[in-house]
Formats: sequence, structure tokens, C-alpha cells
Amino acid sequence: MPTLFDPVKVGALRLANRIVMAPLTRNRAPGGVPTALMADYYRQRATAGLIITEASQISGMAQGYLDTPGIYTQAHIDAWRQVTDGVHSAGGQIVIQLWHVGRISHRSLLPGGAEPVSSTARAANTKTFTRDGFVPVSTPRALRDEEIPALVADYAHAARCAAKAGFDGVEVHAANTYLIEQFLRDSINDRHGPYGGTIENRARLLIEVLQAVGSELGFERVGVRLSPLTTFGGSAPLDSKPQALMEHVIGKIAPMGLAYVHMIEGETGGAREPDGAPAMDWDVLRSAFPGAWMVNNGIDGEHARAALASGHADLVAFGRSFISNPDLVRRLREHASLNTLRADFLYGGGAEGYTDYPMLDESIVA
Ligand code: 8OZ
Repeated sequence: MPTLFDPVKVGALRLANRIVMAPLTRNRAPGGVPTALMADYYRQRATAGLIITEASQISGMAQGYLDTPGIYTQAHIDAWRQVTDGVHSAGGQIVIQLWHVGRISHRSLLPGGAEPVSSTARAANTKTFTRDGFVPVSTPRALRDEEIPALVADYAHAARCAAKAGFDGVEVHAANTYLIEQFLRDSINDRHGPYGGTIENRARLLIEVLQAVGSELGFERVGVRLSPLTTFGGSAPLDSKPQALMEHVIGKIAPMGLAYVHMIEGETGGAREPDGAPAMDWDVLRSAFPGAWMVNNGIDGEHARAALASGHADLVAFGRSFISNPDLVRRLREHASLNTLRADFLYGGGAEGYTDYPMLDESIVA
């Protein structure tokens, strides 16, 4: 059985190990443009087998929080290039997470003060972070069916921008109750017509996005992130049949030749087995997918080793521990202690709590 430190082929990518840096929102891209500081941060973490960038909006309408990065203009491409060059020159590989927030946004963040768009015209019961601090999200308008082709084209355009910026691939963010999951879940999607109602219809947007992005980049450079049990404290109720929904999605994507599925097990950033959540049969899903299977959520070194040894997963993504330990791969290999996360510095700010976490051997800090 493989260990965390064995190389692995993931679609078109050859990874040096099975330890992945999870996508992590950090809000340090003023006006959506990545900075040299962001390049330092990612380069410090380039010993990961794979880095997945923080979620990055595919268009102006796709943004939902202050100072998250974009991947749709020449300025974004040029700025991300310093990130990909830095990671590659340090021997790492990096894919960008393509993100549309849908209704998790505020008009002050959107072009011309537009209303957010979603599968529904019902607002989410949550807040977002704007120039004026935390505010309730704005009420969305429901996308018309005729608008979907342009939305899918925005994903394809962002994928082209990602290739120009030097990324090794992309991850389509279909998790955490953003736009694609606003279509997937029957608790949110109240549409009629080709994108609402049946599981097949609710999954249609995701499948069209994956087809479009895969056609741009090659399907073996595309992964997808899913989160069937995430509620964010009840603000995003679960689908009524998460196992059936996921079985349908995996069944549709299995023949596409995607590089990987990235499954958030449990409540994102919370319990792996949330109280009252329906039981999921993860292994049924995994065995229906021919590509690499990545798992994430509150996984420590011991659990990660067990997940690989038992065949539960091919890859393990670490989030918070990669924020506070740029050399997490070495620390796992040496069973070394981990730095403590300084949570006050997660969202926004500068180098503090971002690029100043010490390496095990201080002398290798650049
Ligand atoms: C934390 C803060 C803002 C956004 C996600 C992109 O949950 C996010 C996110 C996380 O997927």
C-alpha cells in the first residue's frame, strides 16, 4: 500500500507525494490581483505534492468577498504567473480553484452594484465580508436558462486564463454552497426547466462546466471539489438525498477522464461526522470514479497515513496545518511537531500570520 510520501500520477500530473495543500481563502489580493507576497506564500509551500490555490473568481459577477483573487483578465494572468513560476522553480505543482460564489455575495462587491445571481431568488441566511466589514449577503436574482451558456463560457475563459498563467490544471469549486452547489441541492434550487427539479437537471450546470473546462485544458488537468454534508451552521441546508446526488454526479463524471475528485468529508472546517447528518457511503462513490480520490477535512498525519494504507484515498489535502507549517511535508515525514495556527490573521492583512510561520530548520527560510 502507498504511503503519503510515494509519488503518484494524477491525470496528466506526476506528483512527488500524496500530500496536497487544500484551497484556502486568505483575502490578500487587493482589487483581485495577486501580489509578490502571495507568490512567496505559495513558493514556501511548494514541497506539497500539489498546491490548490485559494478560490479565485472566474468573472466580476463571481466574487463574493473582499480582495479574493480573480482569473479572468490579463492583469490576473500576469500576476498569477509570478506565483506559478515560483512554485515550479521550487519543484512544486499548482492548480487554481475556479470559483463562482452565486448568491454568497454583496452588491458592493459586484460590477455596477448588480444583484448576485443564483439558481434561486431566495437569499442565503449568512454574511459576507466587504469593505464595510461583515454584512448580510444581498438577495440574488435567479439566472434565466438562456444565461447559462454565457456563464459556462466564463468558466472556459477562466480555464484559458489559468493555462496562460502557467497553472498545471484547475479545480472546479462545486462545494461549500457556492453557485454550482446552489444548483446541485434541492434545498436551494427551486427552478423548473432543464436546470431544476430532478437530480439530473440540478447536476447539469456542473457537468456543462466540467465539459467546457476539460475541453479547454484536457480533462486530465481538471479536478472537482464536492461537499455533500456541509451546512455552515444551518445556513445552507443539505440536499434531501446527498448519497443519491453524489452517486449521480460521480456516475456522470466517471467517463470524462478527470484527474481527481476532492471530497470534503463532513462539515467544511468542522465535524467529520456531523450530528444528525445522513450517513454517506464514501467508498461506493470512490469505487465508481476511475481517477484519483482526494479527501480533506480535519485530517492529521495518523489519519492520513491510515486513509492511504486502507485504500480509502489516493491523496490527502491539508488546510489549516499547511497555513501554519510551510514545510508540512517534512514535518509529517519526520513526525515533527506543528506550529500553532494564528487564526486572527486568516483573512486579509499582510505577511504576519501568512509568510512568517517558521520552517523546522530556520536556516532554510528564504
Ligand atoms: C473561507 C472564507 C471565505 C471563502 C470556501 C472559498 O469555503 C471559501 C471560503 C472560505 O470554499
